Amino acid sequence: SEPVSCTGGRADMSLDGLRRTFREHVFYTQGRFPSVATRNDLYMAFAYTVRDQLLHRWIKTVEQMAGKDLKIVSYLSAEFLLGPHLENNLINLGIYDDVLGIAKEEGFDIQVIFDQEEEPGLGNGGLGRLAACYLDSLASLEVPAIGYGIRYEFGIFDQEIRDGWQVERTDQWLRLGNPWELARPEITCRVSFGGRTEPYQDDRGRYRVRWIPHRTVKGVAYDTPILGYRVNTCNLLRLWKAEAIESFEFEAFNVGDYYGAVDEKIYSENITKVLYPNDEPVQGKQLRLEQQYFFVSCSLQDMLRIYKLGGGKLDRFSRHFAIQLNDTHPALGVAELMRLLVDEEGMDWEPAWDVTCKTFGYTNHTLLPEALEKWPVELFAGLFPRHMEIIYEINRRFLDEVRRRWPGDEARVARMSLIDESGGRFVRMAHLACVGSHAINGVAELHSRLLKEDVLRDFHEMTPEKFSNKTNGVTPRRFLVLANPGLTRLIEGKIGDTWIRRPEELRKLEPCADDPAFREEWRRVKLENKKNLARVIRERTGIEVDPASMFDIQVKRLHEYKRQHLNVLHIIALYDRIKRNPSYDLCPRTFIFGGKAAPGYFMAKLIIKLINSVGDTVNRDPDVNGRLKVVFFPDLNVKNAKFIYPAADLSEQISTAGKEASGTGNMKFSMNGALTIGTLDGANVEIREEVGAENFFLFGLTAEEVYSLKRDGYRPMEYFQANPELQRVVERIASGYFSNGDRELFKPLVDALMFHDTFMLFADFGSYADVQGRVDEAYRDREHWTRMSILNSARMGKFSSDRAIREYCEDIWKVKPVPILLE
Ligand code: GL9
Repeated sequence: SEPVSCTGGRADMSLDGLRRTFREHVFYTQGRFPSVATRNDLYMAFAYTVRDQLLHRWIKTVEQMAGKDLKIVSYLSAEFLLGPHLENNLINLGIYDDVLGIAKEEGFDIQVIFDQEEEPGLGNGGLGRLAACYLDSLASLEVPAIGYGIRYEFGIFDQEIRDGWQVERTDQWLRLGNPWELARPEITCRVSFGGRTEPYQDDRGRYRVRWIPHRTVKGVAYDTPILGYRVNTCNLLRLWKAEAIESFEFEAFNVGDYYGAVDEKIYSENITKVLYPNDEPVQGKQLRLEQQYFFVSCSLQDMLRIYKLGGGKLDRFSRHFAIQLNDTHPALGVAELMRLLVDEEGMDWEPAWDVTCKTFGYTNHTLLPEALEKWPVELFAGLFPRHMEIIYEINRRFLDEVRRRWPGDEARVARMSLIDESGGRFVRMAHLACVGSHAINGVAELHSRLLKEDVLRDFHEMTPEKFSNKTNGVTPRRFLVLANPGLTRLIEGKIGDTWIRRPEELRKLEPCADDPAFREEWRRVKLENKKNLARVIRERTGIEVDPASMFDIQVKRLHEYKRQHLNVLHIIALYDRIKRNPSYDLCPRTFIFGGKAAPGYFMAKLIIKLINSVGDTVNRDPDVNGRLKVVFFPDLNVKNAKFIYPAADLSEQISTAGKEASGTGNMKFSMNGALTIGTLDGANVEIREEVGAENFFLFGLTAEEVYSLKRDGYRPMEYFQANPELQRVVERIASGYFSNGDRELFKPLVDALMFHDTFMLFADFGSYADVQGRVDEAYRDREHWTRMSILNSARMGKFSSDRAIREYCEDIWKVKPVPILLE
């Protein structure tokens, strides 16, 4: 067929072309003339101007891929934490400066326009943000890919801090419209729930099963173009919204029952209303399970539809689609693909199973046993009677194999079964994902090793060839180029800009660490970034912080295993030293925290209150005299994070060893020249390897030491009694010093530490405080500190998501780039 002509007009990327398109959008899309256009009108017009460029490339991408014998990556994720699109797309298109110029000419401040964008907060934290980084890298590497997920009407809640406590407010990101998405009312899928199954014989006399569901909803596709960095590849993020099926159709079920029909509509639309704001799975919540199945079923139906369009035969499906399961949230896909192939397409079980296993890969993101997803069999079978049967059949065949390999080992069979029967019956989603995939990976070396040795040990013994490691990465476009333009310019001045696609080339900066003039410049940029953050902190909290002080930052979801409270214990220790000796010599520090707590996680919320309470006391105490400041930065999200990473001197990565699968904030900080104080956990281990042990502040127990201490009976009280400073610190909290004499407020926290200390803060406190002392000393030698900072940035190339995606492409997905031409 003829190539689609869309040159000239809105595809014109010249300065004049962009200006004309922008004016047209103010006029014809927003329906305004310039003098009455609101901030939002201008933002929308800009966004549409940029989107036109994306759509131009998107059409070229689809056009040039059609009919080719290629393989598409399909990334299935319940979360995509994208962050604002506008600035990122300007960078990837290479028209950032042009647009800045146009804004100036038209007489407004582009920052105000950027600020107008509501970010799609369709994720909780690291896992969702990783999916977004991977989409950026897939497109940048010119790999055909579709991200599939859920179009939540309400994303992660907005966080406010009132009286030191977290208050949640609903996220209304769609209120003023979303210019980045295209509704596709013609691309729909039907997804069913409940009911029963029934055997029958097909026309060839074969035994078949049909599912007679209780209710059916419609999934509607909403597409967002994802453009790569300075390439023409524009991939697709397809998010599904749930709607009721057309009213006339269910009138048949609800004869004359108008209100019942409306109820049904509301009920159906509930499925994609809201993101579950937890970083651990919500077990037993029916709606959450419905969300998972809903988006997985829509996505698989969509892939089969696309595949059939190309005339492909189903037994070759895995040559054309590689599906990655982002954690177990989409693991139902294994059973759903089997259902679609066997029940709907009439394939036999064995070839269908072969296709399924060859198609799926599974990424595990956690070692915390309580975070391994499992669903009560009763709930599961009630919603998905046919999938339950399919899972039993998968399990029967799988356990037969286990028994063949290990005759008589029924303990192993029970451990590996897809059904947990050790008290109540549950479907184990991780086991389903492992059995139905040809590849299983962890997200950092240590994590992948611990998976093999512990959580998935039996599976590794049975199929070691399935296992590999894929250390996480983050996109240098958003987290360096966009977040830190000052540093980007400085680096470009020395080594050009090819490192933006090939961050290994940042190594060329290493010699600059020895150049005093470069170090001076490096410090100047850092200081500017700190002033910028200080301004934002003043605007949002009213707290004055000194950009000359050391910015010591811990931003991430609030969780006991991440040990924000260990950081607080150290702050109180410093405070205590000052109170005991007002002339105590310490390098002025600003401690900055940020992150959301799951609304139902009491301890995490209490830690936020503690941070704010300690801040109230310390920030005002004349004895401290400004040498310590404690700030809780409210509502950490992708948009706000860009002020934070570039301004950090010290990055806190202090989880209990063996608990943080990888971490990705650790990478964002280090790329921006922060030094890390951290445990040997997750990707910290590899960051330290890359930047050099001498440029990393290591403390704490190793994962092995944590396990053996647990095994031998950990007694926090012993550490408490051996450390007088720790005693004074805990006593200050317990005595109500930070809570106006209220001894009850923080009692749950104090008791948890004294009597359980599940995450071993007391065991690590001494070593943490010592190393913080070394940080203090190191910061006084500014030249040396700057040297270490430069070397951190220069040696972070490994942690680009491009490297991670290349590894997935080569080892798991077996896909190749498909360059796209514009003309
Ligand atoms: C997480 C891990 O806890 C992190 O260590 C890891 O870096 C990311 C990405 O692989 O995945 N798993 C997980 O459930 N979350 C992670 O951050 N939680 C959230 O996303 C809130």
